Amino acid sequence: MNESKALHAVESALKRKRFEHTVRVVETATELQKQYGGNLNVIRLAAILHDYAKYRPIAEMQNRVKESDSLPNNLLDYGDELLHAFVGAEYVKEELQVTNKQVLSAITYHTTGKKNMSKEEMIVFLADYIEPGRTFQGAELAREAAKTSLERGCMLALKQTIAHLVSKERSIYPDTFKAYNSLITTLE
Ligand code: DGI
Ligand code: FE
Ligand code: FE
Ligand code: FE
Repeated sequence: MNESKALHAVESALKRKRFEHTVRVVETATELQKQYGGNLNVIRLAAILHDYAKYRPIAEMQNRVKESDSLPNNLLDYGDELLHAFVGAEYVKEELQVTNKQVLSAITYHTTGKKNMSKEEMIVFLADYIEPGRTFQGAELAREAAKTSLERGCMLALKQTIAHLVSKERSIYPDTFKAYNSLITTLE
């Protein structure tokens, strides 16, 4: 799977606004890679494909989780928003023949994060949160922090996502806490 094929695949799978978000995530991730390193091809392909499943039917993705031995079953106990990331990585593997483990993992964890994220995972996760189309206050804070620390940028994204979910009385997936905790430990 090369970048231009992947871009065409997501362009057909996504609405225009979501595709434009994707292009900005790729640009932001590329900038972050220049500063912080990591495998550029992995980062760009994962950024292109990260929201591939954003418009797939929720019921279809829930059924995949129920029938799957590899997807965590507890995904069904949290917000539907998590499905496009975890199930999306499986669609990308099956439908677009992407086999690179780092790419698939960065897609899987782009919404929640995870404990001990790789540089590639952190860059895709953070780029999704701080791309220039994100205009809420928290995005600006994380964007500023990202200028000097990838870890601190990710930690702020997680902190603010957790605070936002709490304020809406929504559940928080364990990996989101694990990601936050592991970053706090490295930043101490
Ligand atoms: O797909 P995007 O909109 O580009 O961004 P995303 O994949 O980061 O999804 C953001 C949504 O996911 C937002 O509505 C909050 C939700 N979310 C993020 N972390 C968690 C979560 N929802 C639950 N239930 N638990 C989480 O830990
Ligand atoms: Fe997403
Ligand atoms: Fe995100
Ligand atoms: Fe996104």
